[in-house]
Amino acid sequence: MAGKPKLHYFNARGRMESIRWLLAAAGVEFEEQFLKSPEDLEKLRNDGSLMFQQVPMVEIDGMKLSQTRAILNYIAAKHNLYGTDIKERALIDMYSEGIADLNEMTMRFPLYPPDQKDANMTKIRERTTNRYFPAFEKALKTRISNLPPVKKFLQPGSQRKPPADPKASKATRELFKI
Ligand code: GTS
Repeated sequence: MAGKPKLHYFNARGRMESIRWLLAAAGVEFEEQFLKSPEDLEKLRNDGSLMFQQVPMVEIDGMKLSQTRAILNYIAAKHNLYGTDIKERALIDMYSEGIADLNEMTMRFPLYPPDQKDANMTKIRERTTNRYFPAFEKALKTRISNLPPVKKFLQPGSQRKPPADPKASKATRELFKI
């Protein structure tokens, strides 16, 4: 049996976190070699382990993979988490590229000087709420609304309640003194 994948990165989330998540989702145990000093990174560079002198780097199946997305794609394909045809794969790529863009923004947040934090947080919130999460909510809504019991509950005439009517809510609250 092949050994566990070995992850080379800092002892932090950064770009490696999505790789950790994917391995966890695939049920794959992994080892981590944390870079503790600039010398540790230099050593990897000098022994030719890093194609572009950068981390993340993952040792897996006899290879030393770098470039986050290449690593993710390899692991996803290996564990049947990368679609069943090229159309599904294109869709998965769109979602994961969107998240990579968002991750790029949030990953840098702790490094911003205090006078830039508020403006950046506002931008992150705005993009998360209006651009990224809606795409995922839309996909999940479609999937969830297709579950047979949920589909039934969404039909007119079910016991589902309509959105709150402010007047009726106020009257109820007054009646129950809540
Ligand atoms: N496109 C690469 C990827 O996605 O893996 C970028 C990798 C990258 O920029 N890594 C940084 C690095 O090694 C570390 S971090 O940004 O993930 O913290 N930088 C050193 C260098 O020489 O570029």
